[in-house]
Amino acid sequence: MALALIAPVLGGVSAVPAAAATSIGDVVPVPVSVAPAPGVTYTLPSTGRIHADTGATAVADRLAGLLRPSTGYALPVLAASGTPTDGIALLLSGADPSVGQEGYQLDVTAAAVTIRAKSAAGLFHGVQTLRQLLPVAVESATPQAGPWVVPGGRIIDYPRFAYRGAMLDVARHFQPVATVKRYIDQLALYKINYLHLHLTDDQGWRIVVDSWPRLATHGGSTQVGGGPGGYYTKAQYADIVAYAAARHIAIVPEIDMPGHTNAALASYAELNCDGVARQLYTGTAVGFSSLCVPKEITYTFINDVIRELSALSPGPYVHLGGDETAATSPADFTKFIERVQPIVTGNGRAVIGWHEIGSTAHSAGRVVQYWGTATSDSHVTSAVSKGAKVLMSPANKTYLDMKYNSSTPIGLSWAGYIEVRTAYDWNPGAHLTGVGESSVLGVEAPLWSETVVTQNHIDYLTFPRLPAIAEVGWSPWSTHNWDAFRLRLAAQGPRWSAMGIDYYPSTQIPWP
Ligand code: TNX
Repeated sequence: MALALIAPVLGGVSAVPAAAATSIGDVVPVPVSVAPAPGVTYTLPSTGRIHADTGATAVADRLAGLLRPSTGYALPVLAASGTPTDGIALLLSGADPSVGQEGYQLDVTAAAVTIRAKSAAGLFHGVQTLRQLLPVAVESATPQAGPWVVPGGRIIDYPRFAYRGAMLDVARHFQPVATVKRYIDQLALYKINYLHLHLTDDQGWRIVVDSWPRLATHGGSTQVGGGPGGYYTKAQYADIVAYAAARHIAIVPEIDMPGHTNAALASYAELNCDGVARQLYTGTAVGFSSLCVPKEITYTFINDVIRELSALSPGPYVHLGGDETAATSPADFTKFIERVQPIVTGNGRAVIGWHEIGSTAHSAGRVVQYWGTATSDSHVTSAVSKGAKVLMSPANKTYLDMKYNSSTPIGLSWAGYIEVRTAYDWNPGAHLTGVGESSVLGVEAPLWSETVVTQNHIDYLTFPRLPAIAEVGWSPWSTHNWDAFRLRLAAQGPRWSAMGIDYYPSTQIPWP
């Protein structure tokens, strides 16, 4: 029903089947430039082929892997020669120069679908757009009736910000590898390119460190509420990293310190200033734990952890936390951060930290992640003045663990209720006084897990807000328009249902 509504707004063609996208611009995030070809559609035939340039075959195989189960078609992947005139082509040349390293050009004619980009990442993002333009039944794992129709026209598209992220807190409640992979698949559909894993906190340490084995075996043995917790072996973590990389998503591992460290302090007595191991913790308080800043063994420990973690994490960043350090004196905090930052850069990674680290010395390539609820912040402006970039996660806009309203059964509310419109209606390039567009690296939507236990909980808090934040991070501000967004978002609902996503049916959105 909502699709019929969209047609006049976006200039779509009423002749396309009801289950298909109405117009080539009917996707989330909205593309930079859209030129519909009224009356033109492409229909994937059962004999359809996928033509791929060298360097594009991995993306082509993934596209074929998506399309084969639902269409039941063979869809062979072939080496492209020249400009193919049938089927779907993925080409690494000929894109409009404006697409840059991550963008793409999509052309849909009656004869062929052609995606051109300068990189496999660009082609991958173009494939996500194509995926949203196909009928929702394409997400099915079993053969469905077609026709597999795509609306005609041209898209030229590229991201506003280099970093479009989500964060999963696997420390408060542990999540198995399969759940993290499922999250990665959901993020990829909205052109998210970083997944920040909050791997350690007071309640749990979730990654094996060979030189300090009790971190995982003892520190990972429980969680909020006292359940069994869990941790990733190195092989499992590497599997997550590879799965994400295949979807053009980099993992950002976080070891939160010097606070939020009770699980480590419980695992090794020598990390405590008094030499006495702490008890494991299963509550939800914050700000009570600290690594021992004056002790040398603290830095031996951090060296070992960051070295082993960096060896598993090919992405550009390591997140060192730095938030809510009420149990560390301000002088110790500064000393600590300024000693740990060189450990991260010494392992070839740039530092990301929560914005509290902003007042300490700069570190090459440093990024501060803003999580406050104000419209200006002295730590952030201090960091920016020294050369840092800012990752925008204002808690009252992007925190996926906040309730939608007072009747949301899970979630917190300390940063306020966040309905879809609240998550959508803010401008990362103008949100903080003194922090302009050029200082902003991007946006990230964190999902803290004090109240998040199951996969359904993750789905319910993530959808539909994550796609709203993804659009804020990808699409140019000139396209920002709530009335248009809510219609495009509405059309995603059936797709989430087809994907088995248990989303929150916000009354702000005219779901079909
Ligand atoms: C604040 S935001 C925290 C987390 C909590 C979260 C709950 C931040 C850097 N720290 O420790 O889980 O609030 O919303």
